[in-house]
Amino acid sequence: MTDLAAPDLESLPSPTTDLQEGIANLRRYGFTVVPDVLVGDTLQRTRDALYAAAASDRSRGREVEAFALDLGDSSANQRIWNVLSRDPLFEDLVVHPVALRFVREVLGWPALLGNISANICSPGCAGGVLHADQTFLAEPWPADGPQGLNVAWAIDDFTADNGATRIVPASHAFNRAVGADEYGTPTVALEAPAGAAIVFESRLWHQTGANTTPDVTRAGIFAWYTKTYVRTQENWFLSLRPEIRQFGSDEMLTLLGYKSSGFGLVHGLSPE
Ligand SMILES: O=C(O)CCC(=O)C(=O)O
Repeated sequence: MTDLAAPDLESLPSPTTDLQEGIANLRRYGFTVVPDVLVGDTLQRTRDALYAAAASDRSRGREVEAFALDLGDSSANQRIWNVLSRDPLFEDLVVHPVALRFVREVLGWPALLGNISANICSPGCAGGVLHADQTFLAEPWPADGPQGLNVAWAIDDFTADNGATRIVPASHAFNRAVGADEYGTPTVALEAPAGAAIVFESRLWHQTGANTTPDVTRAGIFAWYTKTYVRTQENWFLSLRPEIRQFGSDEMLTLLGYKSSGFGLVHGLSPE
């Protein structure tokens, strides 16, 4: 991926269902929004499944694990880790053709699913720390493009008031992590209707927004894909529900590292 001339930040790209335009947006601005990918019953069932998983974690006292990463999550944020194993509906998100179109274009194929977690930002959530997602990579970062790609599924409407992810547009072009004195860099809210796929690459500076509403919750599911040389953040070999490995499609098994080329071989060959 080549960096282009500085974009006009007065005119950020509108949501588009034209995936070719979306890919151009990603290159220029570091993000794109695809509206209406999940609709109707599918959106409702996905939402119900996510909120059920969140309630289950809370009832079992497991939500404390939300603080495992230093992303500034507060008690009004709930992270739900490894949603993939929680309901087959989330398997559909991982291999959704819209998501994989961007993955193939930006990262190439094969690629890995680094993790898929949800972040529910409830009223009072203070927002997160500004960061880029490839901070595990030592600087200087490679010049030839991002190491990963986030496909964030808006399960509720993302608005400026309820904690929509905030970004520094085109900051992917800096090709470096946020400096210690740059956490206050001005950001814009990535507003998107429920059902949208918000796609942003791993160098883009972003953070969870603050939820200042009295009663509107914002849930998003963040599917994080990486190039194959990066270790997955979730340890799929330990945490995956076994049926997914048994019955997963070739695409799914490739994303989870059960089918492979180059890395993760068994006796020099991809495991079958
Ligand atoms: O919750 C959000 O809006 C952003 C989450 C985030 O920054 C991340 O998962 O890296």
